[in-house]
Amino acid sequence: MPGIDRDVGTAAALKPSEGSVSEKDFEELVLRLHEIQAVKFGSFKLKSGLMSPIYIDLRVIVSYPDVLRRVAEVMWHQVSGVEFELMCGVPYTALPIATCMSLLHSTPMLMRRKEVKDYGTKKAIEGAFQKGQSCLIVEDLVTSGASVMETVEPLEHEGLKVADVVVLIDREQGGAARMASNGLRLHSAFTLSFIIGVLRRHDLVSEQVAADVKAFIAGNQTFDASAPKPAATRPKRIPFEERAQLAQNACGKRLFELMARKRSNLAVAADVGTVQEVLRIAEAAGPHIAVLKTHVDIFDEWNSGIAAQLRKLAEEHDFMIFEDRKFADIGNTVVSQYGGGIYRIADWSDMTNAHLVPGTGIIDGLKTVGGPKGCGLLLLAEMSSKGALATGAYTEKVAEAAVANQDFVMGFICQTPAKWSTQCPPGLIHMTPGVQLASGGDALGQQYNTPEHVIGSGGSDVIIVGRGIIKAQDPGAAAAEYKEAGWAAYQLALQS
Ligand code: 5BU
Repeated sequence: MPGIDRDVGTAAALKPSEGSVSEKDFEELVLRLHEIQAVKFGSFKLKSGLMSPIYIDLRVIVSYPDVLRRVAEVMWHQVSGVEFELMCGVPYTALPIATCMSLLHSTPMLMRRKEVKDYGTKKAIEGAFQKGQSCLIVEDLVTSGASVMETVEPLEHEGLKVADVVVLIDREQGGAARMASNGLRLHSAFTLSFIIGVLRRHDLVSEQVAADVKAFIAGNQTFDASAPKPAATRPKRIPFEERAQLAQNACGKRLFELMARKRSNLAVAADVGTVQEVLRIAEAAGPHIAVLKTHVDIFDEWNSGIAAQLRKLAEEHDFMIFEDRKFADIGNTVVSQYGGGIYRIADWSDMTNAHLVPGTGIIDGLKTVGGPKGCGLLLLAEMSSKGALATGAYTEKVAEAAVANQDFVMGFICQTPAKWSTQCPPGLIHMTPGVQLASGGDALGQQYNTPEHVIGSGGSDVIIVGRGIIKAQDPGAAAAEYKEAGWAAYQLALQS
């Protein structure tokens, strides 16, 4: 890794020149970066809160085409011996650099969408590519290497091979080691030490500042090679039977037990228009499912007799009933909506769900009705639909509220709990809609992930499948197929 070894201007670390880039070019580029204030000295607060004696802001290079072109050339030079078919810049600062490299050397580029977090279904990578092609990552500045990894992951998810990363500046704070621990080679045009060396020689920084920067690098390493990798520290998945013992809510406990007993983590969304059809789905899918999910307000009729028929099927086939009511009002109102009205939801459903938009009063209200009946509540932490607003800090708040109310809250409706910062106790259950055997979506914003993705990397427990089953020619056979897929994904997750 030529750039990394390079210290205070030693020519020995340079790759053999291709003719277009020389040691002098590297040095001149450092001076130019200093001139346009892409490299500054002083006292700067970093994103992490740390105070740094040096600040590097490579966003400005877009205003200096000569600099952009030279940056692209030195970076290209660093990977002259590397074989790759495609390039992908880490958004955003490296995008113009990657574009420039692409144009100068006629190499196709890909783009990663930064806003797409769940690359299971959504198009996270733009551009034309084929599985198995090799892709070079282009980055402007590496500190810990975390941003690079965020781009590597979705590319690998699409089946692309990533082995090399080229960066303009390596801050020498552990990024290279972290890359190496992930099987990646980091090729850097400059190290921070090299930059300081050049500027020192040209008397553009004082000896004191140079010493401060060196001390900062030494004292702020981000990677501890002896520390276990995050994957190894991630809590192991616990089998449903053990989680049943840990569930604080009676309904959650019953569901864990049922799933272990029936070897099914499948919920069917019985989104049909008539009572006759819902009973037919319950009969056909019943032997394969853990949960039958209803939207009672889309059925053509409802009364306590129909509720009793559905409950009878639930007993016969050993499944639970989840009314997907998505309550979203103040505590006082949801008490009436849950316990009363023409649907009397709490009388026949085992579990229901709620948004946390109104605050935790909604949990308290629903609990007054469902608690004494042994029902459970699922909080909506994330949604499967495109542009859903339940993300980030909101999702984390929902997770915290569930943890604090485990006597009634049995878990979540969610998408990728593996990505949450809040560590949820294993007694809480995760159920995920937006599942089909092939990823994709519908015309109204629904987005589908596969059972493997949802249960595996997504970290969920239960797949909720609607049209994948109810629109199949043989809903019973389709339910059996989804049951197998969901359970295989769960078994695999237990082993990893
Ligand atoms: P589908 O036919 O598999 O798309 O049905 C999914 C079901 O899950 C349907 O009943 C939705 O109302 C429900 N759903 C969802 O799709 N996405 C969500 O985020 C939530 C519920 Br919450």
